[in-house]
Amino acid sequence: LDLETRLRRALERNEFLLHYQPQVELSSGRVTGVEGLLRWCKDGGEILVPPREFIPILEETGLIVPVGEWVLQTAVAQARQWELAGLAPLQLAVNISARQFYRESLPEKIHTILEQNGFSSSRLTLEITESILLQDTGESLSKLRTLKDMGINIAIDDFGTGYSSLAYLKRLPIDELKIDRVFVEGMTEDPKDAALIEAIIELARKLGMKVVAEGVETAEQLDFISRRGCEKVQGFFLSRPLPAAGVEELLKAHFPGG
Ligand code: G
Ligand code: G
Ligand code: MN
Ligand code: NA
Repeated sequence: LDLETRLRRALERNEFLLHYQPQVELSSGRVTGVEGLLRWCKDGGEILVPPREFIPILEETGLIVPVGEWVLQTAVAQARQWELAGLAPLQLAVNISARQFYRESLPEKIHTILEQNGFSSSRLTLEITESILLQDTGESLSKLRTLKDMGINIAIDDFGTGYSSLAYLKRLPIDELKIDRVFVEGMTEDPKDAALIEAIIELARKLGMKVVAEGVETAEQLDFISRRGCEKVQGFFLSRPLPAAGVEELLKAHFPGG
């Protein structure tokens, strides 16, 4: 079978699952959010296929639309479960691909999912990439406004690696910049990476946006980034992406009583 057919079948057979990577707020040292990350449990077996191996095909074939809807539904239902289990409230970040973003029905779909699960829109963050903003700007602006008016937060993922101009930061309602991990990787050795990170943090602060540093892998990187006024961090040094049960264990172990 070709990969497209296998992926189509994977959705029917419920072979997709989500892992969640904790995000830590630096001011409190607490896990205040998670990013949902898609995995494919191929043929229901032991092996989890990472998204870079199949997301491009989901995007090419348009399968990302139903799969993306499954991701939103699953992540929101899970976040609501954690809430009902008495865990401290978490901000839920979900990745949205361009094709999903441009679907006319996206805001309505999200509205339905939030309502059915009794989950607040203010606790949902949609991560979009700069490439989305390269396309029809009029359409992206009105789509982002609609989502913002619903109370949803917008983050720019992989910030600093796309091809779009910075002008969109002025025009579009964006809440958060996620500094791409290539800069974090280099910052303790390469002064240029450090300078770029400092500039991004400063830019975000002046524009009233928050900053998340991605891909923090060492204590040294964490220390460096903490001293520069970044709000949140995410990376293997703090936690790898975990299955839902792992997130619950982590939160209960570190923050008993919420
Ligand atoms: O989990 P991992 O680091 O391997 O993810 C690789 C890439 O796949 C990242 O760029 C991430 O944004 C993307 N990705 C992960 N989950 C989803 C998802 O649910 N939807 C979309 N559109 N992209 C995702
Ligand atoms: O593009 P996006 O930010 O959505 O990608 C998230 C991806 O980054 C996930 O696939 C996740 O597994 C990966 N990731 C998260 N933390 C780290 C890290 O500290 N180092 C590296 N190399 N990858 C990470
Ligand atoms: Mn992301
Ligand atoms: Na990223």
